Amino acid sequence: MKEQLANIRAQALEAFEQAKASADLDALRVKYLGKKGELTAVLKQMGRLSAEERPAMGQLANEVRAALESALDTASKKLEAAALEHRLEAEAVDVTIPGRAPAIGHRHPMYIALDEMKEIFIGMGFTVLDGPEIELGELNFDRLNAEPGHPSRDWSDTFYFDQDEKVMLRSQTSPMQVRAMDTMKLPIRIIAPGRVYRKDEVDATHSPMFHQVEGMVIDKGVTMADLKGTLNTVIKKMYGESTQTRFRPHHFPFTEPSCEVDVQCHKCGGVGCPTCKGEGWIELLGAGMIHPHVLEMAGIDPEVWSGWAFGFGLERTAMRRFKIDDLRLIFENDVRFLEQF
Ligand code: 2NM
Repeated sequence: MKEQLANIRAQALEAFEQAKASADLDALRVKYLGKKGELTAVLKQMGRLSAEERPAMGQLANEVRAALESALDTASKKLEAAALEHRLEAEAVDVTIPGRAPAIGHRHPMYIALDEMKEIFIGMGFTVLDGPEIELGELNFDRLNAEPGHPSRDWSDTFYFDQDEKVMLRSQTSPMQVRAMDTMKLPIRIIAPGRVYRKDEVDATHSPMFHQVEGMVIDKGVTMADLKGTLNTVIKKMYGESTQTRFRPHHFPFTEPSCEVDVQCHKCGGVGCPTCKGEGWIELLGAGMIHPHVLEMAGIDPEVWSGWAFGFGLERTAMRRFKIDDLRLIFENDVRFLEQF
């Protein structure tokens, strides 16, 4: 019996040592210490021993039980620690793995062109203004010398909010220039980029929403020569020093005299081609000396102050800058197109 107990002890300790999972340990606990376990089986034979033998054997059996329980406990703690170690290793964040690059967008070519233009004007001492797209008819038309009945005020051209034509989507950014005349200290050098709205059908050169960059200088002794010199400098900085320009007489209600400015066609170099409709020149902007009445309406004395103003179409400027031939590409936002710039 003594031998049996020694065997159980040796086998059990060995088995506990070898167990790979806590489920294995549970099974071993049942096998050796359970009600029908091996140790219990030996104890049941105690009855066969003599009264003298029994206490010593009982004590030995208790020692074996205590040893097994203690070994089980140790083995179970060892397995738990190993499992924890394993889990920590599996769940650890490896901060040295390079991150996944997020797909970020691409700067729109029109805004690349706008930023270039802003840099040029800022370098010449101009300030950039921003203003509302919902405007007063008064600022968009009356204050710019477009009297009631002027063709640009027609309902077929303008998005009005009310029957009285008091509130509208601005059709140009010039109302910003009027606000500047009303509020800023003279002299003034500003540009006003932004969205404008006109009732046009979408085609390769038209959209009911497009962008303008208007600008204005008011100072003492300002002439048409300043207008030409400044705009030529800006155009050459944008399109290259060798770019040729042409100033043609034109009419705007808010400027007198007025002109349109063309650049030589980038496709044919001035010979004439489909891009320039055989002209050799492409219209880029309108400009002129601010009408004395426009200055007067802003409380500025035209005998003391003079000024000039201009309006670029931003889409057209960007299209010429990046050789884009269809306006619709500017608004479609196809990434395959945008990524080319
Ligand atoms: C253009 C062309 C010519 C213009 C004039 C003014 C103001 F407020 F000073 F009178 N702002 N913008 C102007 C002049 C705009 O766009 C084609």
